[in-house]
Amino acid sequence: MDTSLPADLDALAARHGFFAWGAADAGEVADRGRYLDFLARGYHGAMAYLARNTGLRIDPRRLVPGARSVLVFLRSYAWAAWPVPRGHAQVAAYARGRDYHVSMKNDLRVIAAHLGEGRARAFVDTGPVLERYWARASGLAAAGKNGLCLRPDAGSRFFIGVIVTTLHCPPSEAAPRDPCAGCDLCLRSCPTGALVAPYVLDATRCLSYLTIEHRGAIAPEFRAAMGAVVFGCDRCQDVCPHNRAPAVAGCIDARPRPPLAAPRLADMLSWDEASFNAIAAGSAVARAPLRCIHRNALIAAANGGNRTLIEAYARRPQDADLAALAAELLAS
Ligand code: B12
Ligand code: SF4
Ligand code: SF4
Repeated sequence: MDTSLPADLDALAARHGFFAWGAADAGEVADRGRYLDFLARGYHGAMAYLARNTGLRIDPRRLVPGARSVLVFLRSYAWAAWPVPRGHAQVAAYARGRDYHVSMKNDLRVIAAHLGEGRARAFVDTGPVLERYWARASGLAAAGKNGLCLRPDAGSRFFIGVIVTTLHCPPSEAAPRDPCAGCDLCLRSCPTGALVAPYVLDATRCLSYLTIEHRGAIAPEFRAAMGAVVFGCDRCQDVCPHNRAPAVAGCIDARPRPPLAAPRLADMLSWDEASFNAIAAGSAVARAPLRCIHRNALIAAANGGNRTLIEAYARRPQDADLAALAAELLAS
């Protein structure tokens, strides 16, 4: 049986919107201690799925029996900054285009199909795979102190997709050298102190977690730090010198799409389930429930001094927690 990779993988990857790909031998995650320590400290908060399937996460051979290689594919979302006028909401750059979970997964499945029936499985974000580890192990990127994978040519605004295969591919060369030498801008710029040490994120303090994954109230200590943020956070990437002028352009799939690229807070607060589902269809923004979008938009309205919006929202019948938040924001 031929167990080599098809020769046209470079062309196939480029044709499907990936600017780079690489390979690592399938095996135990060498720095699994960082992941286990993250869990032991409770930095994952309510993301219970991160603590499930730890065995699969630290060895992809348990995920795909007979796996020999992990192939890693990178897709850039480095589009120009999108203006956020007063009264509008800040949506993180990764979520301004089409939902990468869907579009990348589809493209990776096409590539996996080229590797042969039953020989490869594709993962993007949601599988039990430590994707950043594999991006580094495959020589494609280095770790930045903000926790993100970085490359000198592309900065950090790229997604990572993985194919675990029973075929063998010679491992790629070593990752780029330390891209952070002498710099700590991201650590100093994080508005909530979530980067508790270089490379270490306490997700429970991170605005990305608080605005997207966290379902309860957002503690008052984090509210001012949100500014106009309603979905995700880019601060520790915006300040990174490697993101100033990346040579790699954003993939067409990630092109910002109005109105979700920077929606009006007034519109967001008027969305009901049906309008939200229609507007967020095909976007990563759909990951957050509408009540979290409203919670975040109320805080952003308060940060922008827009009491009228909060008052109008408070007059409408709704969820008791959101009514309490609106009252609290109006009283402060
Ligand atoms: C859970 C999760 C989150 C959580 C927790 C993030 C975290 N740092 O763990 C929250 C909701 C906060 C989040 C936020 C974001 N996320 Co996220 N997230 C994930 C997810 C699903 C799992 C991450 C995980 O397992 N964390 C546990 C920690 C311990 O693992 P890790 O950070 O991957 O680190 C491993 C290695 O890299 C290594 N390591 C880490 N640092 C260092 C340093 C050195 C020196 C060494 C040797 C090793 C090392 O140790 C770990 C174990 O091997 C991944 C997808 C996936 N399946 O991997 C996406 C992923 C990491 N997220 C991504 C993105 C884009 C984001 C945001 C930018 C979105 C946004 N704008 O709001 C922010 C960035 C916040 C930040 N500063 O990290 C991308 C990152 C792409 C990249 N270029 O790095 C991923 C890979 C999704 C994807 N498929 O593209 N995310
Ligand atoms: S995404 Fe925002 S809150 Fe999270 S670590 Fe980066 S700057 Fe801090
Ligand atoms: S801001 Fe500086 S320290 Fe942080 S990831 Fe970028 S280069 Fe590294």
